[in-house]
Amino acid sequence: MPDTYKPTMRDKFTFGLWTVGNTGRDPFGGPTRAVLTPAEIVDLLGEVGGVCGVNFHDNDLVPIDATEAEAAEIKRDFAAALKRTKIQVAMGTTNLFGDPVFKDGAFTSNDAEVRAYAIQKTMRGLDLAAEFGARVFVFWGGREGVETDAAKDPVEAVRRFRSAIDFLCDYAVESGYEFRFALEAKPNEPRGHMYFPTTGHYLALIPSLKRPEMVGVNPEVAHEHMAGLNFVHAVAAALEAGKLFHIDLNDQEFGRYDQDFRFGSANPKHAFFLVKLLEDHKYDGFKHFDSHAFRTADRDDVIEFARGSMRSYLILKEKARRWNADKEIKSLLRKISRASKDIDALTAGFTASRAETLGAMAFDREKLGSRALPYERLDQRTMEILLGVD
Ligand code: GCO
Ligand code: MN
Ligand code: MN
Repeated sequence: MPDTYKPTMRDKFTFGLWTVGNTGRDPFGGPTRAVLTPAEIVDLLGEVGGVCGVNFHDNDLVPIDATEAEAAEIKRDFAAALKRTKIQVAMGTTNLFGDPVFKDGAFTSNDAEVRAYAIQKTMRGLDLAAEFGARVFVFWGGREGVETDAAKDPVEAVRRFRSAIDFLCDYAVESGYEFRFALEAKPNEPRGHMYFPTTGHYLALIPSLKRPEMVGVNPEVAHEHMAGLNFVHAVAAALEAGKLFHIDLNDQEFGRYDQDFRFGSANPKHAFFLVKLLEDHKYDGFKHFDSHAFRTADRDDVIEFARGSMRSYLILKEKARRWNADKEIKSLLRKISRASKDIDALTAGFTASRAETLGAMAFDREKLGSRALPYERLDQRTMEILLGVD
């Protein structure tokens, strides 16, 4: 029997160089794993099996202070590893947070020279990502924020950010690149408060950009959960707006520091509804596992972490298929929704005559309010399917 949970290229699963390459360093302790070169990370992903793509920040591939000769050698080795593993570069991004020059932000810095440098660095990041055939470019404003609002006018910060994105959209188009830009929100960490803290903030910004069609979002499970929000709803808003250009899958306990746990490992029920949403609505972009293995993991366990991320997604995808096909679920779903083409037609678009008809309608409020909604049973059946009780 074929293994239903074995990933293939069609699943479009990707990992970042910084995720499987994570050395286990945290604010309280040094690395627990060896530093791997970009080529070694790609080879590790090849060993994992079923990985479609790899993603990088400019400086994950080429260190910020590399000479031209060093850069050429790293790129050559990386390209050779991509070839041997048949892994493609899916997404590129810029590190606008690691170097001290960005200690007070990049596009939103108070220093015009830092803002210009950030844009120049991103132009080069776009060149590098295009060189390797990436199709998505992510913007995560790691340092775009403050510890104290005395530091910056937050309205000015929004304007500076918009102007940088507008400039870079034009740069990409003028350079003949076919990128889609995906904006990634996060409420805090590393800054005390970050601008554009939720996916919804970016969805509100996008229509005000010069090239709104080029720009979408890259929501991340952990980031929305850090803000105490329902991630599935954030993704639904993006999908509905046609703006889900990329997604960062990981997991996170609510109310904790940024944990970057393996997808589905902390909140499997949320993960289930997320996978169901993506599959039901036929999201066909890359699914990027932006997470890292426990600090205790060695190389073999990092491989298990990567395999487990994809396997959990595919298990939940199969659960979603069962949920959709389940007789009892179907019958419960029929019970809970009452459709009426006539009534829907009445409220589908305003006309004076529809408003008049609606105004004259008599509703039996008590009867409507007393309808049975067996959501307890529906939720329990969902849990049974999830827990493997048939
Ligand atoms: C984080 C972010 C990053 C970004 C990455 C891509 O919490 O550190 O999720 O991992 O996704 O920088 O731009
Ligand atoms: Mn994150
Ligand atoms: Mn991320």
